[in-house]
Amino acid sequence: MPDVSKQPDRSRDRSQPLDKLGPDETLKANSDQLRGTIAESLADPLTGSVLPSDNKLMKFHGIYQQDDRDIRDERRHQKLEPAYGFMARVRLPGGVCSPSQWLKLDELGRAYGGETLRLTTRQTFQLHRVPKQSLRTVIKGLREVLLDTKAACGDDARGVMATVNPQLSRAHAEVFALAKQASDHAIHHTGAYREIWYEEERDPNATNEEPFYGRTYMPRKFKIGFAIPPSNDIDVYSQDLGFIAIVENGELKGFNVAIGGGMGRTDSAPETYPRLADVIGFIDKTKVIETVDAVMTVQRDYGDRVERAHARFKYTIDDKGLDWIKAEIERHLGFPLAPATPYTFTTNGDPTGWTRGEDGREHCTLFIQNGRIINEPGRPMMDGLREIARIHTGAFRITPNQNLIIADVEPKARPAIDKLLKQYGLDGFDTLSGLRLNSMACVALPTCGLAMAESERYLPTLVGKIEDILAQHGLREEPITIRMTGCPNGCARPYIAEIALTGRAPGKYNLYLGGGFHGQRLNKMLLENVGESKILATLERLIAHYARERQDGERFGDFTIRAGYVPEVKEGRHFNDVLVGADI
Ligand code: SRM
Ligand code: SF4
Repeated sequence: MPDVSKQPDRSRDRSQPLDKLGPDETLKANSDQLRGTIAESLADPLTGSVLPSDNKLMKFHGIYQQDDRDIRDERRHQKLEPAYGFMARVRLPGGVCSPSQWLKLDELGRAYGGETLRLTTRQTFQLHRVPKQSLRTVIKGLREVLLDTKAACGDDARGVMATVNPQLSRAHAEVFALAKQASDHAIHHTGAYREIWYEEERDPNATNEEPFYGRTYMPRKFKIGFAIPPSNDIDVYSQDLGFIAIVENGELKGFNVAIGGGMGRTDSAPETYPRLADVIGFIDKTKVIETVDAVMTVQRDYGDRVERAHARFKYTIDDKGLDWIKAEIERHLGFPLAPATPYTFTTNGDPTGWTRGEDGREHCTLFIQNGRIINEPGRPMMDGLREIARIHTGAFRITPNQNLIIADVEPKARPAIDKLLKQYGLDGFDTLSGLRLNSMACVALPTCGLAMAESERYLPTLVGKIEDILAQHGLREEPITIRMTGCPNGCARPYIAEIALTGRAPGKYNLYLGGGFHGQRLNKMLLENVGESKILATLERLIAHYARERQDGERFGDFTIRAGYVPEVKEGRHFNDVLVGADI
């Protein structure tokens, strides 16, 4: 067995003495490159759980231990251990998968994932409730169709996002290829995954398994995304490292580079905050991988490894200063970044329905409420998508808004797909309100261990009530972004939405308003810890005012600022301070 203590620890900020590192750093450093005792934990037949240390390490393998919170109390009363199950998140750069991959996921979801699949806000699939003893079967099943869950969670470069823009076929193909390359490049390389999940022998000759990550990986998760204007569907300003494609006459020239985005905050810790990324310059399209390396190196070496709550790249940038960080990135690159090239975003939503690409192929974007794929009475959508996957010869693309594109359809194949969409109730999205089509909720209860309130299971009902208000004021078709999360971590990127609700306690939310329609501005907290009646009463008043006094084409988020409900943020696109007690 290789002596891991001899492997380089390239990831330690020289200013942070080893004995002061946080416990997660020690765990990573002593994990034998993410092996820990995961294999032993999986083999333990006495419990459905794994050791807490293995649970942490399994995140780097894209797998989370959870329990069914709906029955947690009942199980406790019965003196039973919690109903453990595991969430497995697939690594799917740019959200693109083939029909055969879809069919395998469908099969695994039905057999081991509670007969459902979940599309995520970072364009991939999650299976929930997988029993410990079925985890290997699931991971080996994914392998049959060339998928895995590597680095889908953990302190590493997460799933890489890319705009799904179906019209710009050529640029999309090129940007997608770069996103995939960046994902393959930034992924961890330890043999632990193969040994634990595929039960392969350890390579006795393997040394220096992680030349980039060393023994302690990144200080915290690191997120990369590629946007193709005018669509900002990936919310590029929320990424640790965002690439904004500059396309001229259909040809990809290069990318503006944006750094330091992030959503997470903690209600009780004002030193935590969401932050929008800063655009620091332009690179040629041949320099993407070097840029990924340079930016990740700076965060790897200078990110906080003592205080985890302060370890995201956004805090490193604010601590060290943007100019210093930019200079350090350029030093690693060996060349200065060119000045940023102008670009325009117009939306961060998805246009639903059929569109035709430059190459003549057709693409149909389906609205999937909160990404949940499940058979419901009278609407067997999981069955319908399986039938489509059986005849489809193109690709599927998961959008960053948890929707789904049936992509690359030959025009002659379209009628058969249309027929299935109708038959399984997957059509009809053109009758939905502008608010619902632009709504997004995180998973939250019952699987997320951090949820303080409902999200996915509640937002559709709340949207229905807000739709009634909008309809009364003739605004049912108005596209307005609304996002909900069950806690302040921000998994549905709420702090960019025009209306956002983040969970505080069962039935209680913070209400945020004033985000930018295309993801360019953070919102502000208007009300703290309020229930549905207060939320609806507040929105009723604002929507009525908006209907009366909106200017031509004025977005709801912009109006809440012009009308004085939300103060305009002049400098620092970064913070959304508490604004409790606003007079509405
Ligand atoms: Fe997230 C943690 C679900 C996108 C910020 N997120 C979690 C966990 C794993 C809970 C946990 O740590 O125990 C959630 C699992 C719930 C479940 O039952 O599935 C969870 N996050 C999700 C997903 C599934 C939400 C969804 O409904 O789609 C998204 C999966 C994305 C993916 O495919 O990789 C998801 N999470 C995000 C995003 C949005 C994004 O990346 O574009 C964010 C905000 C951006 C950011 O990272 O700043 C996000 N998740 C967090 C955070 C706060 C991080 C922070 O810096 O403070 C946590 C908590 C943590 O890491 O400690 C978290
Ligand atoms: Fe869970 Fe909070 Fe993320 Fe929602 S925002 S999935 S409640 S961690």
